[in-house]
Amino acid sequence: MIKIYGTRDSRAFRCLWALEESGLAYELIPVDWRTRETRTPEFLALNPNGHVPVFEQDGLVLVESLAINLHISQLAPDALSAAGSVDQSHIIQWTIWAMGELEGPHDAANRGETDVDDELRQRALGVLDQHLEQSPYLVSEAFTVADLNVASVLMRPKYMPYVSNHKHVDAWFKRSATRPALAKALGR
Ligand SMILES: N[C@@H](CCC(=O)N[C@@H](CS)C(=O)NCC(=O)O)C(=O)O
Repeated sequence: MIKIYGTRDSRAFRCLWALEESGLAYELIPVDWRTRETRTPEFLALNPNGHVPVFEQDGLVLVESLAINLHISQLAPDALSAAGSVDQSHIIQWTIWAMGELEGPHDAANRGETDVDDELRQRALGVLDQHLEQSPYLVSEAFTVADLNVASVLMRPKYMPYVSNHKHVDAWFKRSATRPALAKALGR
């Protein structure tokens, strides 16, 4: 059985969303970072970074939410993958883009570095908008783990004004964020 360590209101929701999309059975093991459960010796033995989510299955331990989702997509290729190696490379490209171009600036903004981050977010959302003008989803004509990973990184209040200011991003985001699997992942 797949185990995900974390809580629904942490970045673990990204992996729960991927698991709900995939239809794979899983167990959520509650680990609350707010009460520093991520700093116990037992948890640090699982993830020395001291972060949730962690994925565990049959002795395999994986960390980093978006990497975990790439793995989940391999376990359930019909649900979240696209056919063909070029599409797979694009899925990896958009996943790394989400970490590098979206998550990084967002975390910097949380630390109060507002000016440069505003410019970075405008530019990143512009790139996304231009791409989504051509296609309803990021890779191929269907929803894949690339959409899930990028949308889940954007799913934070500070990104919402940028999302709604970009017409194609806004439509794609609404398509992604209203998927029933996300509601289940969030326990709604
Ligand atoms: N890049 C990591 C970041 C994980 C992360 O920062 N998780 C937060 C919760 S959303 C956490 O565990 N924080 C606990 C801490 O830093 O002590 C990922 O995407 O999995």
